[in-house]
Amino acid sequence: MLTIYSDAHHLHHGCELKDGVLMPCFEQPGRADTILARVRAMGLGPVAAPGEYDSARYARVHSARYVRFLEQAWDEWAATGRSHDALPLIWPVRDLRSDIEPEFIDGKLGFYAMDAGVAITAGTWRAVSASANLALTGMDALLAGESSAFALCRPPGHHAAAEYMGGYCYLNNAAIAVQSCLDGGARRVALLDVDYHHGNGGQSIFYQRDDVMFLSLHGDPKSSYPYFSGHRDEAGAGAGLGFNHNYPLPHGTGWPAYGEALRHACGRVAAYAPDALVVSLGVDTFKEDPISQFRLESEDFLRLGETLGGLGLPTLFVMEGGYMVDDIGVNAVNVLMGFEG
Ligand code: Q9C
Ligand code: ZN
Repeated sequence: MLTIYSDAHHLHHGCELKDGVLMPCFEQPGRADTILARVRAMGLGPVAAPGEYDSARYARVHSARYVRFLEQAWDEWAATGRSHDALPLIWPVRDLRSDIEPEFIDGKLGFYAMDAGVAITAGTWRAVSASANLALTGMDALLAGESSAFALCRPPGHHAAAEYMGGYCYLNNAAIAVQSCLDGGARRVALLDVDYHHGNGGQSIFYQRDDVMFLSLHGDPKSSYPYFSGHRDEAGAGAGLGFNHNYPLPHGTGWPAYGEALRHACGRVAAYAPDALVVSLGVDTFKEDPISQFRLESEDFLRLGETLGGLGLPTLFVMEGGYMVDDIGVNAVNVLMGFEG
């Protein structure tokens, strides 16, 4: 399988609040380095660099003003004389005004964010745009006839919606690839999210559409981040009604229940008969993940890949979460090797 990778992710390594203390993010450069090393060690296939794309490609699923905000946020922050990470700290919840974009960077950060887990640093935009370009390059390979590809994205993207960042995510790499597939001539695309956390960004972006089926298996939002999205009754709206499927699962879920939900989701994908499948590949479902609550073993990721491979669809894997850095390479590459059979 072809892997698309760029070193540009090293430019992004931010801080987050953990238990009230500012710490380096769990989402750190060693994650992608470890996966790349495993891709090479297992001889998964060639590793290619991403192409260059105009930011208008991101604006097919994000608003133009949000993309501009991401591009300029660090400069606006630094212009105020601050040099440590920019973090959002205020949000326009419920009856507060969200119809007027603030002019000052501190207000903009909250306006365009769902949480504080999205540090903006000097290199963040370069890493974020390179990450989206990996997904676009992987999709271009599929459009050119490859049967599968792996976009080794970092930062991840599945919590980012049309106009907000959150949960370590800035641009929604998978959604950008899905839209690129449709723009390239596909009629229908399925987006299946197997990260531990609900893929609220992809759900939000495609909620009213029937040309994308969105499916997500994740920790039940009653007790897992992102808490405010991912319930079973979120089925889509308008033309999209019936094309959004959530599988919230309890803490402690292991392969038996996970595999059953996955096979059910794959049945829905098969019935939809899409031209391509995009997989938001998080391996934070691993039993030793430091911030998640499922119990998958490393060998279970082979079965996960095998189940996806059974669909026989052109498939783009887009890397999302997974925070047990020691095992992330084995777990992610197990999915890809299981897929290839
Ligand atoms: N301080 C992904 O797996 N944890 N994101 C709280 C706020 C958020 C996980 C962060 C976990 C987000 C892509
Ligand atoms: Zn996750």
